[in-house]
Amino acid sequence: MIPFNLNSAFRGTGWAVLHFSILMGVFSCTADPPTPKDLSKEHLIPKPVEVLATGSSFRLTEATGVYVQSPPAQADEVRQVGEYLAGKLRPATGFGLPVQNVDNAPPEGSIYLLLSEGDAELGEEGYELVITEELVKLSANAPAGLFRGLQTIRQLLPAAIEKSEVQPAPWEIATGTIRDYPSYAYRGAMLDVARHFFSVEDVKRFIEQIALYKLNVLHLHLTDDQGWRIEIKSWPKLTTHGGSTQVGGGQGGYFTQEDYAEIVRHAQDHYITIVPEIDMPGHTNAALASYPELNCDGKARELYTGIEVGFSTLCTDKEVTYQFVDDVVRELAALTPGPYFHIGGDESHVTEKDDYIFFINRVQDIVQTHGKQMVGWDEITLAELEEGSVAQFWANAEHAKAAVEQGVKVIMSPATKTYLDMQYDSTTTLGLHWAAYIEVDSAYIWDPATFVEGVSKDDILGIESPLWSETITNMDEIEYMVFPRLVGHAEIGWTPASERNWEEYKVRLGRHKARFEAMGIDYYPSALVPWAEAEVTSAGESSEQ
Ligand code: TNX
Repeated sequence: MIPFNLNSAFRGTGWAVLHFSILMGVFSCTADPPTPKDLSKEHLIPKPVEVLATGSSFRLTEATGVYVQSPPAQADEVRQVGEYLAGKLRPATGFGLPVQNVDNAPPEGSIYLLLSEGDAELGEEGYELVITEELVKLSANAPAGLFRGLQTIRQLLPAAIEKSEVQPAPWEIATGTIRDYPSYAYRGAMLDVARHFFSVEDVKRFIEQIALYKLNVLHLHLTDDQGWRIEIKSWPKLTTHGGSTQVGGGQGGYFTQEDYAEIVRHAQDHYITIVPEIDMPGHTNAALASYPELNCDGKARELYTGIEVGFSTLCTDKEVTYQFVDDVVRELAALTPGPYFHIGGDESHVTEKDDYIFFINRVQDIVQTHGKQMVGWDEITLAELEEGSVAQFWANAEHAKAAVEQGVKVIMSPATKTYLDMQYDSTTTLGLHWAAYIEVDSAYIWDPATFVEGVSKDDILGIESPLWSETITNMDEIEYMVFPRLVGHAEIGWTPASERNWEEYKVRLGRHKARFEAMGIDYYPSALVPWAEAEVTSAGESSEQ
């Protein structure tokens, strides 16, 4: 739609100019967006480490190209990152945005992606973005840094950039310099595909959504009492029987190994590491229903479609159990390029404590034999953890402290702050509230480095937000519980604690409404957030895309 231009209709008299401004205030939707000029006032999430504004703007036009430069060994990968950026910008701009390699500085008006090692402060994922009237120059030590940086470029453009059809220009970015890198190396979300099954397409969409906020891990909770969701070729009934239902008795489903490989590839394209979880020795009813020999009494269990926890256990003193675990870990580890393998280990209420410890110790060896570092929920600190293993704190502070005493790193997932299945308040219809009601402010106002006494920043690998799916059945429901709380968690993982402040953050978050809507994301419109009805740019005026 071409915006009706009130300016030309009234041009010429002081009276008209005065009334024009009033009209523009009221009917702001008829105007072009004002030119963004103050980079320091842009509503970026996560908030960058350093921003220096220079008070002008860059304009993206039909003539803009994406130029990439890197050492030859990384040329293909950097070009792919350039293609990713161009692919994000083409639909709404309608511009061709060809991606080309260059050896020297590209022509004026370009976007320039440059890989050049040696900026130690930026690390693997950091980036520097220098925007002048002539050029948008993004540089990083590694392709992952370029990928994180291009998310910043997306957010600096008007929200309409996220729409899938051509929108009216102009496409402008405020000038200045951003230097940015994460506080924590591990910034994750977890999706429970066991209680309810979600399709490959849903998981891929989720990956795209979390990438925009610079997360770098997707933990997939692949098995639980209600369903086994990953094909294991040596134990086929796990999925054909154990994957055949879900909470409430629906048809369930599972990922073939090819499906899983497709998810892994999509995650890699977004510089996201997949952490697969096989929850054991508890949370295993689906396996116990599929293979009678995994039960101590040798009798298969019935499939389960309720939402109780803590009633199932593998038989920890049968040798076949360890053959089973070895096969599962071997097949899944071979499909998983990331360094971690999550073995669950939570809520094994019907496993004797000694048996539990024996089991975790043995499984840790199996995981290491297959080349991975073991991750488990905080209960695993009861066992003897080895270097490289990781404990995921969710509820028990003593367990988190025990991890530190054992010298292993902690992932912070406090249920009272990060559990995305917790209801926002007592009126929320989806979700549970056993840990807390978690409003958007509460999800944001906490610091991983001070949350558990005795667990400090150096002990923490990062943060992760789990979405358990007992009550979540489709993508819209996933989005409603995840957005906007996960956006705040993304900032906690990336932005230094000294730079975080709810009063300031909530204003920035409010400006992301237009982005959520442009992307078709279903979000919870919390009354605590000043949602901006129209996008407000750094020019300080209001306009609608
Ligand atoms: C606790 S957290 C669980 C899950 C449930 C969740 C529901 C954890 C390690 N175990 O099995 O799905 O609560 O909120």
